[in-house]
Amino acid sequence: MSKVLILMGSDSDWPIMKKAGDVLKEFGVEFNVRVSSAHRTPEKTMDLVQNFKGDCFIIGAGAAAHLAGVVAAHTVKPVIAVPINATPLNGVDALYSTVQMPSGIPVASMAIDGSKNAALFALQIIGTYDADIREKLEKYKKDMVAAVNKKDEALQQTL
Ligand code: RP5
Repeated sequence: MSKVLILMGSDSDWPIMKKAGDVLKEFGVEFNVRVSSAHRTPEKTMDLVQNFKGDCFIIGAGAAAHLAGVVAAHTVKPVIAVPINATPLNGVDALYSTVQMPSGIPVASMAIDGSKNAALFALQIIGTYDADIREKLEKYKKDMVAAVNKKDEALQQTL
């Protein structure tokens, strides 16, 4: 069963949102990817949200990005948002639209184009009940420490 629904306002968001899918694949977590817009296809969006049986949503949207907020309005499952850099405002428009949610309807906003972190956050949610995912996340962090140390050592050799 799909544990995560990656939902995007447009297929133009996919080059960024694909990175979230890649991380979920790496961890062996099933997910679906759909395109539906808060503004262009509001009924379809509501339908997708209400029929999703998994754990959490990852929402990518640019411009006046209301998709994550609209999804959050129709569910009590965690909503993780990725504001997309899609306009001449370089994603600040989407960030502000996403991050300033009114009290009562929380959305966990990542950085602009921060789709990889969105996937890791979703995995942390799944890891609260799935020991296998939790162990994989612990290994992921250890590998990151090793990679940073390796880069530091390599830099020292050049000085
Ligand atoms: C938003 O408008 C989408 O999430 C996308 O980031 C942006 C532009 O969409 P397109 O005009 O490329 O379809 O709703």
